[in-house]
Amino acid sequence: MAEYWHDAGCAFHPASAPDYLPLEQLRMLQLHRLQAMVSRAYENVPLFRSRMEERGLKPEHLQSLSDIAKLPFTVKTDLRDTYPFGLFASPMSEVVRVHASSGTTGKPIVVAYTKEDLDVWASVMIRCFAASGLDRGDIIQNAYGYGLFTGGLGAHYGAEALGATVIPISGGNTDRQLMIMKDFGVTAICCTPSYFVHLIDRAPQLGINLKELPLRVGVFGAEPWTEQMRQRVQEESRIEAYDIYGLSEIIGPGVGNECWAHSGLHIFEDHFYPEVVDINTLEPVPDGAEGELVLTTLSKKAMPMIRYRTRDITTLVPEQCKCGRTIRRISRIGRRSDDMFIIRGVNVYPSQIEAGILAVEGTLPHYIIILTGEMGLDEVEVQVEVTPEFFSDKVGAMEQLQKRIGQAIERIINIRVKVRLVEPHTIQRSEGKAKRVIDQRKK
Ligand code: DLL
Repeated sequence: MAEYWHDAGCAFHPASAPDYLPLEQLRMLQLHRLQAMVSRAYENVPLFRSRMEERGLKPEHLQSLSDIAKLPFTVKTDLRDTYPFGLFASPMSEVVRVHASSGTTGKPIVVAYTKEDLDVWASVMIRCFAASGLDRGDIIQNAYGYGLFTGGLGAHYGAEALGATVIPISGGNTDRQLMIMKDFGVTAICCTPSYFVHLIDRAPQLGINLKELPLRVGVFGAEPWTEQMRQRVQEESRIEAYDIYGLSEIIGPGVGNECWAHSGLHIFEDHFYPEVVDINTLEPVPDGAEGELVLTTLSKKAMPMIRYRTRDITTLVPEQCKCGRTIRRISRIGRRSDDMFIIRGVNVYPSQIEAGILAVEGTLPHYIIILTGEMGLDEVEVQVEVTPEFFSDKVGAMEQLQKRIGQAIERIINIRVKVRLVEPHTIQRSEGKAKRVIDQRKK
């Protein structure tokens, strides 16, 4: 058998075989791995042991996959409270890598990997790239940040293991990114969607037309982005944009990825067991209903995670995907439960504002949301960049555009916001995750 074959235009790599396991076999594998992982966590991590003991639970009580609901949740503060190494289940002699989240305040959270964990990580990243239609022969520009952030090294080793050529350029230095993209004949780029928008903007200033380059795929993640953003990015660059999901606490990038069907992200559930729970009751919701994604690692050695509350809001997609993969999908993560801000009593998410802005012709995907006033009397100002053609001296035309954006946002969130049009390139660009909200309200 040839080592590689192509199915519906999508690269298949032998590492992708678990994507297609018969369901019965997949469930058996998950249960087997869950039991082994929970025993390990119970034996080696005092926090997990004491949480289970409080509930009178022993690893042998896990007899079926549905018993997972008996296990206690883990939350981000558990990682902070046990900083730096308190949740490690392997001795340091077996830990070969640590990563850490930058964190906006205080101590970062630290995560660990054994050699085996790194192999699993590379294998799920191969599956992400293969699902994104990439293969050996592709030249992948990896513009996720290298360092403590999981994005750079996670994507790097996956791309190498796939057999592709990696350009380990990391984030930033936009002009050099574009020069290399052109000169090296790059076929795929990995970065945050907001950074790719920045590259799209800058390219013409350097005389580069992205549509004329061999670049054909973007693997974008690490921050929420909307379907409207995908359409814009694809139109402007003529690439196919794939959504990749992951988080440090679970492994980094590579927890899930879209396939060519672009209808949700397949979760590599032979390694990461997904549940979706109601954000208030924390009870599992039926498939198709929205809630918080909870993930359990099934094979992680150095730092197993039991029922980790991700804060990411999604649904488990009930139907099987037309790509033939049997592993389940989650819907695109448009928001986090802690992203939300409340304006005059209404819950609003930045992605709703983004969807409104990009529904209007003439806008650019650069925006910032500024909250002012006092709680209860909140004011929202949405600053949006508009294309040079639309940014005209004609006051009437600008007012019209402003009004259309305001209405598009109001249709989505049901409240009126102030819209201010700003010239192209005035809103600060990010090289990694974009910061969309500035909260200047008096607390
Ligand atoms: O952002 C890992 C990663 C790197 C994923 C590169 C994809 C690509 P953290 O810094 O720990 O890890 O942030 C994880 O980012 O809980 C989500 O809220 C958000 N996030 C990640 N991917 C997506 C996505 C990396 N595709 C947090 N869509 C997660 C929406 C995403 N949000």
